[in-house]
Amino acid sequence: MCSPLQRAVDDLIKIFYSYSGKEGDKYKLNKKELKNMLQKELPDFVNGTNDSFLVEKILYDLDDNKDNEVDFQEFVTLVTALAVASNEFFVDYNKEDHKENEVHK
Ligand SMILES: [Ca+2]
Ligand SMILES: [Ca+2]
Repeated sequence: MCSPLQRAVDDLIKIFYSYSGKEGDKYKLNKKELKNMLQKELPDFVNGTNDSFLVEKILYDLDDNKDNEVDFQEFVTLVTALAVASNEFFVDYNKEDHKENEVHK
């Protein structure tokens, strides 16, 4: 019951509910909760920009059912996008590494 992946999923759920439970609907992030979560959990993602509408844009993008809040399923969309982006970076990084090795041969 404690493989790293299971722990990661468990953490995702815990992180989501630790923010979603602060206001209003316990199972959804409103804009303020979303902003709070992004600032604490993904500071590089939100602090590198002066875009004051960023949280609104993220909320708009994630909010599939248009209730102005982010439920767990919608939150997972964000995590998936981040995971895919990180993976692309990782794959590209390894490719670069590979290219360099070829040059040096
Ligand atoms: Ca809430
Ligand atoms: Ca929603």
